[in-house]
Amino acid sequence: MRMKVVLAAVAVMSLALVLTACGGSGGGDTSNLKQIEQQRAGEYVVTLLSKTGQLKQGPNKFVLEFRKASDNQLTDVGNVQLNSLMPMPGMSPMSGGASATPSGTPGRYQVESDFQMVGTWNFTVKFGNGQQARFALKAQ
Ligand SMILES: [Cu+2]
Repeated sequence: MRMKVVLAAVAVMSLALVLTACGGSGGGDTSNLKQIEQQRAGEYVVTLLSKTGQLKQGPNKFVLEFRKASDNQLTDVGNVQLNSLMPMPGMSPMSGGASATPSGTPGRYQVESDFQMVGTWNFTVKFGNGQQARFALKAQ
């Protein structure tokens, strides 16, 4: 009987830790984030956000949001594919790699991309039914 109480307490504490971790990862509250870039794509508005509103050379973590232009509400857009490239004169483009991980809030993703060089990166977001948004992102 006593063992069950201890186990229940551990379970509650673990849950609290998980909830705290999720809250801190940007999955919920994004009011402290600044806009990096925004594009209209059909009936959607696609926005990139980060704490500073800027991107730096090297690995970056930022937030990708999809909202309906009509009501500005976050909306699920199905499959999301990212491509991060820097055109290089006389060479094949450099790839920054990019992944989108669902944040738990529909329409909001955590993105990681490695901008290995300072300069402009062509960042393409493909989503939904063949729709896409293309950004020219400056890594500083
Ligand atoms: Cu380059």
